[in-house]
Amino acid sequence: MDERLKSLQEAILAIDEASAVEVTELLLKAEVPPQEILEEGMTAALLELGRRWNCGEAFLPEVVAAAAIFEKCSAIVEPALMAQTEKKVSHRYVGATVKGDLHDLGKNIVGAMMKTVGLEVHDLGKNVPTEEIVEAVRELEPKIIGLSALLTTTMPEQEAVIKALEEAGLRDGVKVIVGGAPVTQEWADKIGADGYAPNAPEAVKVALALTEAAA
Ligand code: B12
Repeated sequence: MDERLKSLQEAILAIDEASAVEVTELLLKAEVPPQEILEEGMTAALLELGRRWNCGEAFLPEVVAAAAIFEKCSAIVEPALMAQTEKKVSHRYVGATVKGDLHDLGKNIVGAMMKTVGLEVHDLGKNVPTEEIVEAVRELEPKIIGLSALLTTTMPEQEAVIKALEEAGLRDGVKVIVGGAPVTQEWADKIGADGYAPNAPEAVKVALALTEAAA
């Protein structure tokens, strides 16, 4: 692993915003791909923090602070990501974090990467009630929607959205992909989602495959 990506991880874990911002800018200047900065630098740091939190080595205020630094760094990386846009498709994508769930960093990254392949992204935000997602599908008629859930207690909301789309007669017209740290391919299959991906670059690949198949 690139030593500079490692120092970005370390800066986020040390809640050192100034260093994190500085290293992110240096990495971009050195033409390290923005996807690598996001996944191997920033996301890896949050995963490690989650591990530490789990075993009592880190506490909620640190996680809150690290998430804020993550957002700052994302804002720096996003323009570089956008600069890579290779307009492949022009379908509409609706993204949301399901009801009861306030984790939105992953959803935001997935949305940003969907834009890089030309998808028109509509972000409904976090803690989004099922009815609101169904209404958005009715109004915006997206080809594909992405549902994020980071808590085992909110994963069932992904299934609730799929059921609600079926009941509203909208399921056939839209592909549903799911993601978030506790979500697996097995879960996606179980709830009848069309796709799953463990990270943002893979999410883009799945979305492209599904929208091409539907075109
Ligand atoms: C940061 C964080 C927070 C921040 C969130 C800030 C924010 N704006 O999002 C804050 C501090 C607010 C928070 C709160 C809580 N959290 Co929290 N949090 C985390 C942490 C450390 C990192 C999550 C993260 O942002 N990762 C970085 C992003 C980029 O990764 P990601 O979200 O996984 O997304 C990637 C993939 O999953 C995928 N993906 C994501 N979405 C989608 C969607 C689609 C369609 C696709 C295809 C792919 C995809 O692509 C993304 C990019 O690669 C995790 C640890 C972990 N292991 O995940 C705990 C974690 C998720 N939280 C946890 C808990 C318990 C909580 C709280 C209940 C704590 C509390 N007591 O208050 C609250 C819940 C609040 C709520 N109602 O939602 C637990 C969940 C345990 C469980 N079994 O459910 C975890 C696992 C930590 C732990 N203890 O182990 N949290």
